[in-house]
Formats: sequence, structure tokens, C-alpha cells
Amino acid sequence: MSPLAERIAAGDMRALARGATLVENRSAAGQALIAELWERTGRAMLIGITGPPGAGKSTLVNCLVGRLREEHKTVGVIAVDPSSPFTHGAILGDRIRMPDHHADAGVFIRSVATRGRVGGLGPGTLELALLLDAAARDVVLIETVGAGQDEIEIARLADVTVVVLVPGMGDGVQAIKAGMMEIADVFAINKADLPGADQLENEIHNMQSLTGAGGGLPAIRQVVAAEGRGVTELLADIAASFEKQGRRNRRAEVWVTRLREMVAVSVLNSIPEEEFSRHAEQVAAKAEDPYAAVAMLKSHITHVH
Ligand SMILES: Nc1nc2c(ncn2[C@@H]2O[C@H](COP(=O)(O)OP(=O)(O)OP(=O)(O)O)[C@@H](O)[C@H]2O)c(=O)[nH]1
Ligand SMILES: [Mg+2]
Repeated sequence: MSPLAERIAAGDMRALARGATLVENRSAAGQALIAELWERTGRAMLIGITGPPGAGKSTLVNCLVGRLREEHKTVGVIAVDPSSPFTHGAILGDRIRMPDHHADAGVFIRSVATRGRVGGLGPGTLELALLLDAAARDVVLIETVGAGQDEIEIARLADVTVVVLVPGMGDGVQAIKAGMMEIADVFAINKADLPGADQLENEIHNMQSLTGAGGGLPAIRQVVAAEGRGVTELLADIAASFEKQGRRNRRAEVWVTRLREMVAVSVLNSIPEEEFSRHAEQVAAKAEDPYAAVAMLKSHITHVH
């Protein structure tokens, strides 16, 4: 192994920070790093936390980190939202922020940009999650803003997907429309200190009986993240779901889809952007037919490393 990979495997946080940057940028060095550490992946539990903007996802993640640290678990956090108030210091509430700097070695936090896309994971998130997994994190929490279209991405990455909803916003009905019903392994009704939490719980219950999903319905847990209430119970729900379903997203069939995407990205990235513009102009001007353009563009693929 390279010295960097060795240090990451040994739990060196500065090495991990360097590695995370390489991986996030999807550099060749980042790819080499994941390849080197590949054998070490597959241990971490990946928990996806998604829900509408302002639902309290970051507050909840903060609570979950605190609880996991009490259990002496090592934690990685990926916040997929550049506008999130997550920063290195801010996520750690006073309760778990320890005066001794080394005590923070149990928590690694990174924000990744979605590059303008609302919902979805943003490029490099899968790779970052894999790196944190390889870096001996017991649990990796991934916060994404659910906008109703791309939540499926988080469900495909996470072992357990927690959908966070809040009472009094008509979220219960919206969630069904947005397809959140399908991806939730656990529902967290946050801000249960506000009126309407029971009503929302009933709504979700009713939806579940309508869809008739049978055994293994997602748990519904009321929490008050702002006060840390219900967080222990939520963590137990998450663990129960994990026990029941195992690591669905590590199976070969999931990798079929991922490998397809990785090939597509790698092939597309191997074609210089200006070649697309050049051929587009030719096609538009009818100087070239589209199939001829594709054939020409494909000639660049041999340069893929
Ligand atoms: N009343 C109440 N407010 C809460 C609770 N949890 C979080 N909040 C508040 O809700 C607001 C949004 O919290 P965040 O944790 O930033 O929510 P978020 O879902 O991460 O927001 P985005 O990342 O911007 O989508 C903050 O003002 C929190 O203080 C709760 O349990 N009860
Ligand atoms: Mg947030």
C-alpha cells in the first residue's frame, strides 16, 4: 500500500482529509486510493438522512453523531448540500465537542457540493462514502436534501434510509407524491414538539396500509432533534432495519448499475468538451450527420486510462 493509504487505514485523520479531497475531485490519485483500500470496504453502516429543506436533518445528524460517540463508534459525516450550515465545528454540539483535539478523531465531516442540482448526491459522493468506509468508520451518515426527484440516489447508496418529515407542512401527502414512501426504511417525524406530529404519524400509517407493503413496514419515530429527544429510539429503529435487510447495496446487482454509470462517466470524461461543441456545430449545420459525429467522438475513447 502507498503511505497515504496506510495512514488512512490506520485511522489518521489528516491523511483521511487529504484522501477525501483526492477522491472528491475524482482524480486518478483518488481512484488509485480507493482501489488500494477496496478490500477494507464493507464494514461501515451507511445511513442516509433525507427530507425537505429545513426539516432538521443537520440537527438530527448532530444528535446521532453524539449518541454514536457515546457508544464509542467512529463516525463519518457527508453533508451533500453546500448551503447547509454544517461546518467542521458547527456540527458538533457542545455536549460532544471535547476540549482535547484528539478526542475529535472519532468524527470526520465533509461537505460535498451538488453543483446546482437539488436533490441527488452530487459527483464524488459514492466515492467519498467508500473511502470513509475503508477508513475504519463504523457508521457513515449522509445528509441530502430531498426535493422529490432524486432521493432514489441516496436509497441506492445507503444501507438504511431515514426520511425526515415535519408536522404541519402537508409533508405526509407530499412524501407519497415525491416517492419518499418507497425509499424510507425509517420515518423520523422531527419537530414533534410542534402541533400535528400525531396526525402526521397517522397519515403515514394510512399510506402504508394503502400501499399494503406487508411485513417489514418502515418504523415511524417521533423525535425532537433540537432537544435530542427520541434519538436513542431512532437509532434503535435504524439498527433494527439494518439487521433485517443487511447490506442490500453491496450486492453484485447494485454494482451492475454502478459499474455502468462509472463506465459512462469515464468514457464521457475522456472526450474533450470542445469536441462535443465542434461536432454539435457540424451536425446543426448539416455538415455532418449525428451518427458520424458519434463515431468521431468515440474515437477519443481509446485514450481512456
Ligand atoms: N421546533 C423544533 N425546531 C427544530 C428541531 N430540530 C431542528 N429545528 C430547527 O429547524 C431549523 C432547521 O434545522 P436544520 O437542522 O438546519 O435543518 P436541515 O434539514 O438540515 O436544513 P437544510 O440542510 O437547510 O435542508 C433550525 O432552526 C433548527 O433549530 C426540533 O426538533 N424542533
Ligand atoms: Mg442541513
